[in-house]
Amino acid sequence: ADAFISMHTYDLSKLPPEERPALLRRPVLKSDEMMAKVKPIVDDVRARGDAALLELTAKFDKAKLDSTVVLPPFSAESMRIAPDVQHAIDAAYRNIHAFHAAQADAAPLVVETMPGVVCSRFARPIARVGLYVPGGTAILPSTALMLGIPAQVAGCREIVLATPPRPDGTISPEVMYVAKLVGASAVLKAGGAQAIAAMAYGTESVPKVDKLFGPGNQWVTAAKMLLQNDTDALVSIDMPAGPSEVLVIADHTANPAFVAADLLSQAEHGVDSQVVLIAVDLTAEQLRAIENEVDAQARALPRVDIVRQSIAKSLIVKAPDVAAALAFSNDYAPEHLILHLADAPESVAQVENAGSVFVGAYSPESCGDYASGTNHTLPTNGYARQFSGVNTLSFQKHITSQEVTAAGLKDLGPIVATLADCEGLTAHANAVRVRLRALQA
Ligand code: HSO
Ligand code: ZN
Repeated sequence: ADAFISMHTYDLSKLPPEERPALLRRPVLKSDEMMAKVKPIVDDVRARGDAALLELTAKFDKAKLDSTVVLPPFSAESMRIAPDVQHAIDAAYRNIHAFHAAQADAAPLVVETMPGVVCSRFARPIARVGLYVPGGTAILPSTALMLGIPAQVAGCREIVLATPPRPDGTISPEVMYVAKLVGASAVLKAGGAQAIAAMAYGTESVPKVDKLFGPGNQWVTAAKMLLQNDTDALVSIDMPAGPSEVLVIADHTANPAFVAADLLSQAEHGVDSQVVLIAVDLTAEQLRAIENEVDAQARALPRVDIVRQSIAKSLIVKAPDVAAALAFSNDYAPEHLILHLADAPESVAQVENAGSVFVGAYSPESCGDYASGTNHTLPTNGYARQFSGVNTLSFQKHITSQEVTAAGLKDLGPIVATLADCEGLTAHANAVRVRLRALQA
C-alpha cells in the first residue's frame, strides 16, 4: 500500500499509431449490466409510486421516512450552516448567476426571408425540471448551485431537487440552503434510479418533470438513459454522464506543484476518475518533479485511498510540442482541459473538443467546480465532441413561428405548390392554391 503513487507514461513521438486509440479510451462502463439492474427499480417505482420509493430509500440509503418530499418554505433548522460557508455559497451564487443570466435567450430572432415572409424563433422555459444532486462519498451543494441557477434564470416553473437522504433522514443543510436560493419548488429525499424514476413518472407526492439533469453514479446514469427512451415517461435528459476527467497540458514554464494539485483535485472524485497529463517537451528532471509532487501531495490527502486507485489508471503522455499536445487533447475530448503553458491564452484558439477550459497557472479547475461562474456539469467520456455542458439554454426550448402576408404568399405560394406536387402531396398544394385563387378573385 506504500508504493509510489504514479501514472503510466507514454511517448507520443514513439507511439505506434495503432496504439493511440487505447490511450484515448476511457475505463469501460458496463452499461448493459447496469440497465438490467436498474429496470426492475424503475418499473417498481412506476407501478407502486411512493410505497416503492419509501422501501427503496430504506433499502439503499438506510433512511426510514414517512414521506420523501419536502416543500418550501424550508425550516431554518434544515438550512442551518456555518457563516463562512454561507458567505462562500452566496458569492458563488452571484458569479454563477451573472454568467448564466447573460446566456438566457431573451430576445426573439426575427428574419424576413422574402418580402412578406417573416420567420422567428423565441425561447420558452422547460416548465418542470428535475435536478439530481449526488450523495455518496461527498456532499455536493456546488452541484445544486450548478443545476439550480440556470433553471431559475431560465424561468422554469417547477424545480424539483433530488438528493439521497442521510441515514437519519435529513438532507445536508448546505444543499437545503442552496435549494432555497435557487427557488426549488420541492426537495425529493431520494437517490439513485428510484429518484430518477419518481421524477420521470411522478408519484402521488413527487411532481412529474419534463427534463432530468445532473451527474450521478452508474445507477442514476442508467436510469436516465432508460427513461429518455420511454415514451410513457416523456422525459429528456441533459447528457450521458460518466466518471469525471481532467486533461492537463504542461510545458517547461509550469509549476510542478500546481500541475500535481490540479491532477489530484480531479483524481479525488472517485476511483474511476481519469486524469491525463500531457508533458510538452519536458526534461526527465522536470517530469520527475511533477511525479514527485503527485506522490507527495497525494499522501497528505484524506482521500488518498481513492486517489491511489484513480491515479493508477491514469496516464502521462509525452508530446514533442504544443500542437501535438492539443491534437491529442482534441482527440480525447476531455471534460476539463487545463493549460499550464507559456502561451496558454493563445492556445485556446486550437481547442476543438473540451467541456471547459482553464487557462494559465492561476486558473485551477476548482474555481470552475465551485464559484467562478462557469458550470461544472460537463460532458465526459469523449462526449465533449458533440455535447455542451449544462447552461441556461439547457433549460429552455425554442419555438419557431412564421407570419406570411398576402403579398408574401403570392411569391412563396407557387414555390410551395410546385414542391408539394413534386412530392405528390396534393392537399399540401391545395392549401396554397385555395388562397392564391381567393387573392386573384
Ligand atoms: N469536478 C466535478 C464537479 C465538482 N467538483 C463538484 C467539486 N465538487 C465535475 O467534474
Ligand atoms: Zn471537482
